Amino acid sequence: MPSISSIRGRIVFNSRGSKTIEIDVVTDGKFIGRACAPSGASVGKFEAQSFPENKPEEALSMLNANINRFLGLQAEDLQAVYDVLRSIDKTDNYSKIGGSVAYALSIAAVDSAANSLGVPLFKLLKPSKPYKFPFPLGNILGGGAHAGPGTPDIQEILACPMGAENIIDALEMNFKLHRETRNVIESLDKRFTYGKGDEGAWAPNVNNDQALEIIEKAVRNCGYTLGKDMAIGIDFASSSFWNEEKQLYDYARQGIKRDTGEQIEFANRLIHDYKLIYAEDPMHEGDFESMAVLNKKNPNTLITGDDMLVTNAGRLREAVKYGACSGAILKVNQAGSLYEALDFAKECKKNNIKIITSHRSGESTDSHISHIAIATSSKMLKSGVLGGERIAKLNELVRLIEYDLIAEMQDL
Ligand code: 2PG
Ligand code: MG
Repeated sequence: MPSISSIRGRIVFNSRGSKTIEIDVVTDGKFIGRACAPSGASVGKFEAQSFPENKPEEALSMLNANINRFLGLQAEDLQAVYDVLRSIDKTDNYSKIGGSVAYALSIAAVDSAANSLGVPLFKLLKPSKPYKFPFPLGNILGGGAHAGPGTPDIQEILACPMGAENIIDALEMNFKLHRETRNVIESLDKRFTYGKGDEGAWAPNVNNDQALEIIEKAVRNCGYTLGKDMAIGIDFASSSFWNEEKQLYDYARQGIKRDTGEQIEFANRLIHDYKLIYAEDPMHEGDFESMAVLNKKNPNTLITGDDMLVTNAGRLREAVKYGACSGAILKVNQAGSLYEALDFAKECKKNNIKIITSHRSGESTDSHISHIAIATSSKMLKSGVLGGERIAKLNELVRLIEYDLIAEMQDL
């Protein structure tokens, strides 16, 4: 069994040019595993804190002060790594050592174990079949915290190529829709700059309604039937425009305010009009009751919690009590370590909640999440459409075709 012989951490930069933590774990003196922590722009109130005191340097010095405690552990033993992390940091949100260290260390350890054992990571995490490809959920047009003030309040409009027969078709359908969306935007705005947000989605100067009309038109122009060949989803990221004091959703860019009832109505209307397969955080992170209203009314749409659940098994159990969600975003760095994220995945399965493994808006070129999506039987992998750090995850799926262990797509 591969045993951890050395660890080295460093500060590198993510896709936004911000500092983050990368860690190398070496097993048996020669097998290297490496992982780099991503970071969010629309961050849930209850997710792990990336760095102590918001300083990557502090996270690195906490790691360096504790490296010896991880040496000799079995690299594939997620719980052993987690137990040591927790003996150093007992806070709820990793504010002492930093969620970035928990993320990078726990993933680099299994990465090195997989290298040492000569198996792909997904197989190490889930030793037996079935293995299926998740549908790529690609951000096509966006705004919110990922783009400038002239863009929609809604953070992401996403494509899910539900009619695709295999992963290559699925990827090509998303690329085609992304390209056609640019054409549609340009036909409406001759001065469109081709500007994109943090995840490679187009970031035009349009409001929420226009954005959805653009996508609908682009789907049609591609020759796809909406809700059949190509479905769309929305990440409202509504906590980012929820005004707690006024108890209103403030769509400031469009100049519209909605109270809770109006927000439910708005989300229901979009789900219906655009046959949404997926609706993420339509209500703010604390409003389990209203999510439950939407969930009950829309059995064919994945009513999904991201900021609401923050990859936390306890919050998921709370959501289940209300019947608040049918889908759950899994972001390892919200939980901190991979052990906790996989525990969350188990809880999802127990409660028949569909998993969507996801990137963050600030990413590296790592591709571990592609393996994690397969290992957790995620229905979808939310990882953008274009940009080097997004393509890295998608091309890893393409490489995994070579393991003829995985043939089919997930059922939606
Ligand atoms: C989200 C993510 C990823 P961020 O809200 O789902 O798209 O964004 O990483 O900024 O939280
Ligand atoms: Mg989200």
